Amino acid sequence: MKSTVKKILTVSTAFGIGLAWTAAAWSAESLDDVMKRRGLTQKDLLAAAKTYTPTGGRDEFLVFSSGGQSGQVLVYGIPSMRILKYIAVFTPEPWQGYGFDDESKEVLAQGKIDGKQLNYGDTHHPAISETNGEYDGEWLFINDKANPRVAVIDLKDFETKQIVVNPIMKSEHGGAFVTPNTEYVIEATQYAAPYSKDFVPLSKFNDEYRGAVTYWKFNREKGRIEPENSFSVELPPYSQDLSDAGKLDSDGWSFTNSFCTERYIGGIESGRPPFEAGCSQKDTDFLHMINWKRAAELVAEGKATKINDHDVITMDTAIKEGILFLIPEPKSPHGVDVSPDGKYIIVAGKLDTHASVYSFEKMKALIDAKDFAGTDPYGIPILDLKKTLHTQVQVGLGPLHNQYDSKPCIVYTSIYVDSQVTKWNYCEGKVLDKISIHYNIGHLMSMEGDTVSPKGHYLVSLNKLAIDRFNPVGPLHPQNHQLIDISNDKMELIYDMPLPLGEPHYAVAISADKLKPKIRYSTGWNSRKDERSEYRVRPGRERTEVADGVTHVYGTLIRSHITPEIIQVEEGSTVSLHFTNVERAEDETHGFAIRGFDVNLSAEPGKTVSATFKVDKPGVYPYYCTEFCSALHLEMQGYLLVTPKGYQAEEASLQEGQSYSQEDFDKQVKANTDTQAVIDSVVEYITARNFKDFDPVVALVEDATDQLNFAADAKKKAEDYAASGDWQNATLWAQQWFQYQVKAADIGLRAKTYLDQNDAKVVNQ
Ligand code: RUQ
Ligand code: CUA
Repeated sequence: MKSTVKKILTVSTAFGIGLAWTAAAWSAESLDDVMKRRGLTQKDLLAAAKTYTPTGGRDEFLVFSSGGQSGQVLVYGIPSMRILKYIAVFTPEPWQGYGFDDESKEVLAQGKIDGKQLNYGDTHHPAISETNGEYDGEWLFINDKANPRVAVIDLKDFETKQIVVNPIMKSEHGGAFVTPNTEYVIEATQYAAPYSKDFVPLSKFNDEYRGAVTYWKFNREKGRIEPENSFSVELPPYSQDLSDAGKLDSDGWSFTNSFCTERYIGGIESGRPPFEAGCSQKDTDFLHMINWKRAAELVAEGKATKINDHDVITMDTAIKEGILFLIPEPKSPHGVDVSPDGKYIIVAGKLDTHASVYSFEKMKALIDAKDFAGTDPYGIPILDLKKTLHTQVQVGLGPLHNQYDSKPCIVYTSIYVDSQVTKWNYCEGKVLDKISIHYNIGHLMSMEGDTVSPKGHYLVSLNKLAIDRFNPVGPLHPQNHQLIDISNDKMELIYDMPLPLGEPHYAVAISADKLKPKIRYSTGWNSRKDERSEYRVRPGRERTEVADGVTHVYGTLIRSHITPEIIQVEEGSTVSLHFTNVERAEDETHGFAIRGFDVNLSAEPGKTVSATFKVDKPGVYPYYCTEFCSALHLEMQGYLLVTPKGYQAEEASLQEGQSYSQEDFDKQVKANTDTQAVIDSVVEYITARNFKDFDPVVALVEDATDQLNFAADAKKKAEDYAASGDWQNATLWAQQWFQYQVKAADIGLRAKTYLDQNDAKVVNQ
């Protein structure tokens, strides 16, 4: 059996030869040939060179994109545009076991509305936590437009930890946006509705329907939103839209725009002109400007009103205390984006060709001088449009959103109707460049473009339609994210990426080196609560206990077995399975699936996951590991046996399919001894080198040592059985001893390859 380990070695050598041969075949075709064959231009080659990432290469930036109706967040790299992960947020996702294990079900259950479990979300705007207005790479927030909710994702493991339900809104859009030190996560309404859960007729729209901005308090130490320390500011029933937090000069303020300040109510079915007609009559809508720092003080001073057990600063209080103002903004505005220095606020009107640049300094001066142009029907002071404007620039038809460059005064605006991105200078008010995209751009995103120090380089256009960009896959087309190089004067389109999950709205990109995700959990971890799981168990201590009528199975997962392998319970029992993945090696995730109970778990190294379910019917339910984790992954299996009530076991022992003799045992031992010699040579190779300088190798060596310890245990059992002449059990345990050796050899070879590829040095002989 030395041959098996040798086989692993030979296979890798053969693979090496294979590669060499293929390379030779490729080299027969020159770059020119390939260009001709695929119809590529020099410009295409340049674009390819800017995005192509050879194997093992890493990206400069990581993008967190909303996954739209999928209720998830997509993670991809720039410039490669390779998708790295879908983070399950509002929607069950089997691969991550999200919504299938007890721990994550608890997170999803936090998002229930009126006791109802929701199985999707409409995610729009992700926000990365900030420190002094810079992304710090610690937390990610995302909103659900359809069911006003905000989720908290930990960027240490890219898992959703919390969902909070807005206590007063029935619809939202302008979230999630964070204040410069992540004191608050902002969420603003979209469609006005009564704060109460009661029926209120539309005839009372002006008086009882309301908008609001909620400031969710984020506790950084706990890594959780604190609903009890969060508050809202009551707003008129205008359709509030996007928000942004002020920064530097404008820190302490937040801005939320709106449309349909006409407060028009449609009703085509009764012959009324539709919403779209009535909501676009006026030439201007309102930008709301709120002093959130002062608002938080007012709440602390007890000036808020409790509505649905939540602190709300009423409009009357907000007006009296001077924390809420309105500024007219051109027709049906959409994006509102504060410049990196916090001095300007750019608003784009969907039905206008202009982008309006407001000066915070001017706004502030008018407020300080109490110089108002009037009040709205609710008595909120309105600042004069002309007096607050820095400039207005004609950027194209249907401007939506703005993103800032690393170069001062440069901004990019998405132009929906024209299908373009316009690059312009907002200080001087002039257009610099335009590029066509495909098609109908919504948001756009530059690298760290909404922080105090945008990074430039790249811009992504998040398009609403793909139409003819990709191979047809039916009437529902993929989404199209286009990568644009913005490092030069002229914008260059360099990549099209189809996204087949949901309509991504906003996305945020962070320098990859700011993220420090972990590789494994400390063993026995409840990742959703970020604490040791009460259900963790150490190898060798696996057990079954009945408590309060529930059969708790405390099990472990490791290559390549599930402990226990046989679980027997009586029909009608409730079982609660708890599995701890006791692996320490990188990327050794085990899954767990069983027939018929909608149970599907993912246990990453160190994690403890649980599944509680009732077994109604007697029967045989095979279970297995769903991740191809090792050569004997298919053998990572077991049975849940559900016996009929009152079942009496027959007096019969298990029938073995194969019986073994001393000869079999000796043969197996000989194989194991040969295998050990190969392992020893790999160990010698590794320990002769500076392997301790390589963290991944240290982890692999630790893991291999574990496997060899298990091998030693199995060896002892085999020898004990052999001593008592039980050749059957002796041979089976000798086989298990060999299995541990194979795992040790596998890991050893991974370590050896790593050392070779990273030019490890010989340190002792
Ligand atoms: S949206 S295309 Cu942010 Cu929901 Cu603008
Ligand atoms: Cu564990 Cu397959």
